[in-house]
Amino acid sequence: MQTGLDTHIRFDWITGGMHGSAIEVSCRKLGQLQSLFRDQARVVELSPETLVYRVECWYPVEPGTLGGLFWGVTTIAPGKVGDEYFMTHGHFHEVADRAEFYITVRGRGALLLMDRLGRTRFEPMESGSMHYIPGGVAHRVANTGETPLVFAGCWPSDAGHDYGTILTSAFGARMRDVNGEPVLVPEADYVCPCH
Ligand code: PAN
Ligand code: ZN
Repeated sequence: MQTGLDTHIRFDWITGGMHGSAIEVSCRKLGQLQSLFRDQARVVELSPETLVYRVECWYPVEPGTLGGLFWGVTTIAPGKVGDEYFMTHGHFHEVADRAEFYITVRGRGALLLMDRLGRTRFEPMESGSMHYIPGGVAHRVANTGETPLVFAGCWPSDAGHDYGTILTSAFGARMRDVNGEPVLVPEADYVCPCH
């Protein structure tokens, strides 16, 4: 990752757009997220090139800097794999006690929060909702609406991302469409990451 080390950018609170030379953009396509979805048969019906989400990040300090902050804006496309809403990969922070703020700019969604025992709950996301994600809690966002879901996040620059635990143990519940409504459905055969 390159760092622009710019201490000044522009952020549009209506659209979530970020403007400045130091912004880095990354995209996650369905092909890269395939194993995270419950219904693997339905994943292959969709193109692996389908854009699921895009993240624009501002890194004003080098990654790993103690005491610094990062800012990122994520846009999740509307869509589903079977009955499961498009969602971010989800992660714990590598440095376990590092917290984070999420702020919803537009759209509707659900912030899934899971502790180390796999206990999973969610907070509804809509324009203006702010969420404090404590350290030691895995976080993932699902777009439960019909328009793009845009949210900003602010996290410590030494937090790091642990994606591996989610790949091996998943979340204890999934955000699924049940009769047209988003419902957090517990995973029947869930094995806690602590085992
Ligand atoms: C966010 C996330 C972003 C994408 O900036 O990194 O929403 O989600 P994944 O990292 O799970 O793919 C954040 O939580 N940073 O710590
Ligand atoms: Zn995070």
